[in-house]
Amino acid sequence: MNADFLWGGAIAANQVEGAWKDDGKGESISDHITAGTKTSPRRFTKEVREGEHYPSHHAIDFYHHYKEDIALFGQMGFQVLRLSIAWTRIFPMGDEEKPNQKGLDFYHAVFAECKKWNIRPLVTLSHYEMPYHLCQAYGGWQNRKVIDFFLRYCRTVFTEYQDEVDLWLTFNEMNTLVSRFGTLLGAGILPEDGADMFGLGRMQTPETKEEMQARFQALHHQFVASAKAVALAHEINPKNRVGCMLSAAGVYPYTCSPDDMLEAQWQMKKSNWFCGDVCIRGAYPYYMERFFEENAIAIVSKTEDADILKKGCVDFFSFSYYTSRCVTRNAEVQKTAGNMMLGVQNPYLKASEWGWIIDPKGLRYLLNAIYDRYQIPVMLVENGLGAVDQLTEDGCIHDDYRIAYLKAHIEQMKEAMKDGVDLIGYTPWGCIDLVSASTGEMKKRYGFIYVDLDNEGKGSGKRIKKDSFYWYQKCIASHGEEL
Ligand code: BGP
Repeated sequence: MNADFLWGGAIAANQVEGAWKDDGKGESISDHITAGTKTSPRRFTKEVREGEHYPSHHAIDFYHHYKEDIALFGQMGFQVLRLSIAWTRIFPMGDEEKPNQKGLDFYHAVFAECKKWNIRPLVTLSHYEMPYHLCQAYGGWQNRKVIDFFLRYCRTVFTEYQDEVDLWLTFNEMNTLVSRFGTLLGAGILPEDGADMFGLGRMQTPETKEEMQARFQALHHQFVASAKAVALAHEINPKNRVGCMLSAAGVYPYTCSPDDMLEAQWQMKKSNWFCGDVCIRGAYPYYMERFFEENAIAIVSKTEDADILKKGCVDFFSFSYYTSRCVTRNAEVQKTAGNMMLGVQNPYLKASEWGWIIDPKGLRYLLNAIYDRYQIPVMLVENGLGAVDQLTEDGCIHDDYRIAYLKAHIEQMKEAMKDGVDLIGYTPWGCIDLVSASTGEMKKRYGFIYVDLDNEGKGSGKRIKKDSFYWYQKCIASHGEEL
């Protein structure tokens, strides 16, 4: 692997920071999601009740531990840290004119700490959170006005941090809006009080036309916002490089029947390529027209939007990779849900404890498919194994299963690079244990660093190096040679 390849890790504000009301921070949509478990889903509640919303409220308290945590990342040899800015620390309500100085100060302090360790920040502008007020008063992203509020926030942070940050991502996993899972956290469209956050419980009932329309309208506004943010970032600092961020998974046909082939092709387009095509090629792709027509979706846009999309193409493609999917048009084959997506069990692959299919070779397949399509630099900004860790009596965590998972994926990254893919960096997800987005648990751990907290937030909060910490340290020091 070449020496300028960026090694690091990834976290997100609402899953690590805690301090949900400190120093003027406003309520974000993620503050209204209850804790869940493997079997009971996280729910949206209008009223915030202390105790029920443990995860996003206190998380691992990175807000007060960032120095210690970044020092640990530094010791591992990170060259890059993917993190997000909480929009609500900067604009607590979202629609005010002036930013919150204390929020701005916090990220200056975080970036200064990164600098001490020679870690380059890669900042996600919106990672599954937005000001709750914007959801309540404006209907979230389905309202075009939110574009302007977002851009005011972008202008503020691009200007404020122009000497500290030059790598940015717009919306985390923007393509979750293509499915119902993205309605709440991605689009900020509020469901009824008490609703299952990802709509998993509602998967049985078909979505109403209005809901679907609202979701795709919200996505359109994010496309425009993202393109404008890219142009703005380049204008404020020509050194800025901005990427899109998608949740990507290879889609395999369950059988070689033409029907299954067509289904796999369509799912690749809809789930993986649609958002990438708009953000990278700067226009809606031909194949969505039929889908919109058949589902009576009529996107309301302004004439200037086409031009905005063309002028705001991203500089690189970034994505999360956890799994691949297997699909069929045969209604008799049983579908299961893994990683928030429906699919068919792939007989060649095993799943994690949470039912996410593990497929390292699928990463090589997907990297080739992405690069083949877009021919721009690619960065893998999330990947990892969510697992239960045991703290042994001597205070260690022997997570050989995590090492095996990451090793297998890095090996396939190397193969893809030999294939010619321009892969520029790798930031495994949850490099320090954090709160799970889908289940709200602490127990589903991804980190190289253990955080002594349980699902209820009880524990010392102490940070402990796992076996994978030392393994990743060696991996980085040897440029990926020693795995
Ligand atoms: C991605 C999200 C992250 C993260 C990850 C793991 O979809 O961008 O925020 O949480 O998935 O998912 P989970 O936390 O549900 O295991």
